Amino acid sequence: MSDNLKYGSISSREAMELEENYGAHNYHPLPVVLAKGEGVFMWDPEGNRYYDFLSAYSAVNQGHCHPKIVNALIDQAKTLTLTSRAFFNNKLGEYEKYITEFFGFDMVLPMNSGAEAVETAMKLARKWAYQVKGVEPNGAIIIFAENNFHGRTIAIVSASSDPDCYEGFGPFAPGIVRVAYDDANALKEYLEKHGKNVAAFIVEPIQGEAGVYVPADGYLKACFDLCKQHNVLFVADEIQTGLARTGKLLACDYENVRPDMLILGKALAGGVLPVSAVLADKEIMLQIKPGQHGSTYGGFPLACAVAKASLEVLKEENLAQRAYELGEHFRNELRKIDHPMLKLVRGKGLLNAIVVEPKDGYEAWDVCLKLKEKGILCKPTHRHIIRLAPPLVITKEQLDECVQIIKDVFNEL
Ligand code: IF1
Repeated sequence: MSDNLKYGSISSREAMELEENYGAHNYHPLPVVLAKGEGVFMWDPEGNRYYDFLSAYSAVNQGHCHPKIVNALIDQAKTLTLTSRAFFNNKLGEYEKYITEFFGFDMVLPMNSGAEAVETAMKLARKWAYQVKGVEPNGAIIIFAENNFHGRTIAIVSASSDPDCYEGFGPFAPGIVRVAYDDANALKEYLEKHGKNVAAFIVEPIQGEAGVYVPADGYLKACFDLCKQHNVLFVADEIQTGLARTGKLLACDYENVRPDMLILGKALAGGVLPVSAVLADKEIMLQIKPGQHGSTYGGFPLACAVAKASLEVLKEENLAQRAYELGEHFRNELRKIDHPMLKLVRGKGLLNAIVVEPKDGYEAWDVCLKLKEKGILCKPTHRHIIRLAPPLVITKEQLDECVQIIKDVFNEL
């Protein structure tokens, strides 16, 4: 044991060795160990402070250990945590009323992880296709976009075009097809041929894993309209883009699209618990009957208390507007950096990415290592994209300090 530790009882080196030896190797983390978080900051065991520019992939939009959310967790944890859905509990209905009114849908189906919520939406879409649209048994098709990321289950990776996600995990679920992203015409062509068997089109309003790929203005609306024409459900996976991250409560709000099903996760619990949800109106939601879907923890009292507090924080702290304004400022500043490796800055609100041109053996990963040395944590996606997504509670002064650090890193490359 090291004696110059500020947080916790094991050093960074020890923590990394333990994970290496005892944990599955399904990740390749940046070499930093985190022991404490507060607002926009995280600290390693030795006490070094970092700006968090990943926000746990947008799960901590409200900032680390937000006092209101943590207090909701503690209060509820002392009172009642889990009942299962075999009984009613006095937190679920209150939360369900709150979240449905918050987003303007009739009903919610609560789950835990994002992947579970996507699976839930797929199951609801299939039930709706058979029971309402009249698709023949086992004939329902769900359309996804190329380069999507919706999670890790077998059904979801059956929709993936990324070999890392699907290779070696077959056989895959049938009834799934893909069309090009950011190309409403591709969707149109497919629907014109096969629309009568299609249950749903499931899409990310901005593709996160693909490298914060922002589609052209009007794409979501065009897809929504095509879905309406063909009696197909338009389903938005806003697990990453939702909850104020992109400068609106939902990224779909930019195009005034109200999806038939809305999938939420991540920041729905402010980084405190895995809480996810599918929202829809009765005509869809009531197609699933008692016993046909669920989860032990889905809608558990602790989740309900935490999720309600997390949504309240978004409103009380005006986080969507903050993200909008800070995002405009951030991209403007980043675009002033004149460096041959910096090819492109893109994003919406505080979901942003720098596309780099690998040079002299330097890739996005090396830029992230240098940023880490200077106190900013972020993670590359692919070899050439750096995602920049701080908690939405970051101040303009803090953001400007980070812009300067990013400038310095590029200048020193
Ligand atoms: C990991 C990516 C981000 C998501 C959307 C569903 C899910 C996710 C739009 C599933 C999850 C993750 C999970 C995280 C890495 C991360 C990620 F790079 F892999 F693609 F954010 F961009 N829909 N995204 O982004 O939610 O089941 O994980 O709760 O470590 O795999 P989940």
